Amino acid sequence: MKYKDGLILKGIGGFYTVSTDDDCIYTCKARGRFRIDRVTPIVGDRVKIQCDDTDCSGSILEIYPRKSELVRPPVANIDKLLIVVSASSPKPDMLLLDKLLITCEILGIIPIIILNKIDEAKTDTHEIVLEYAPAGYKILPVSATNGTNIDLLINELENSVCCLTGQSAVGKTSIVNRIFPDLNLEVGSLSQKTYRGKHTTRNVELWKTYNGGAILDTPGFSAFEGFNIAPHELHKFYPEMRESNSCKFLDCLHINEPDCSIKHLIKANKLSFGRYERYKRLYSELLEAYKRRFD
Ligand SMILES: Nc1nc2c(ncn2[C@@H]2O[C@H](COP(=O)(O)OP(=O)(O)O)[C@@H](O)[C@H]2O)c(=O)[nH]1
Ligand SMILES: [Mg+2]
Ligand SMILES: [Zn+2]
Repeated sequence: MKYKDGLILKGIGGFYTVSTDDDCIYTCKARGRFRIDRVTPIVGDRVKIQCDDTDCSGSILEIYPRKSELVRPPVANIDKLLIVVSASSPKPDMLLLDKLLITCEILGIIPIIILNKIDEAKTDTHEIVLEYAPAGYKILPVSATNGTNIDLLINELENSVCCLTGQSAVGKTSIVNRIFPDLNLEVGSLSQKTYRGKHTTRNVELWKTYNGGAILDTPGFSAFEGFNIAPHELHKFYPEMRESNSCKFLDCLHINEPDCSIKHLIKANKLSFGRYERYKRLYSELLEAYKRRFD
């Protein structure tokens, strides 16, 4: 019996696949204690295991403290969220993108916007760039189909646990297949998905890269529920608004207060008009929920 540290790559029916730091794979069961403590090991957990090399089995003895935790699907310790949008179809859902970026701000996860299908882009400066570059977000144009910039994407994975997310059919699974050519995961056809409105990716599984990183493909955007913040806090999660300190009121929410500096930011192209409109929409949605919170 040996003791090793490792990373949970997947968990099915109480069996966890653990990749140890010396690159061995063990099929582990969780030790009974976890159930008493109401802790369940999840994909992305760093764990200590006791393992047996004769049959590559083991048991999880300890879960190391989590840096972050996502609920649906359950994944721990994500360093970077790779939010995939399409440069052609489907049309980007920017409200979803805003929500995902806010989720990253809350959880301390680094977001990267992956603009896939760049091989089909009609313009050089896609609206995604116009909307999100002013906020300072990193945008990486790629093509899973012809391999453009996939090397840069792989560089991003170095020593980090990354999670792909985004609308259905933007090419998340195709990107994983590009990074790991032997994997051959099932890629859906656009029409088939639009028709069914479903995601073909159902398993949550981390794939280790040769540069010390790991990546997983999530079943889609229902992944990020629990978008639960007070309306007056919302503006704090917009990096480009944090810089606006010349409003008349110190606690300006940038909604319709007098002498609000937001218009100047928009005029100076430091905040996109569309993103601001969506901010106001999210603000009123949150305000409605906030008013009803004791109902
Ligand atoms: N033109 C083009 N099509 C792509 C690209 N990446 C994926 N697709 C296509 O988009 C569709 C959906 O891809 P898939 O990887 O299943 O998307 P997912 O739902 O986000 O995992 C498939 O028909 C892919 O062939 C790309 O870079 N360029
Ligand atoms: Mg997929
Ligand atoms: Zn203001």
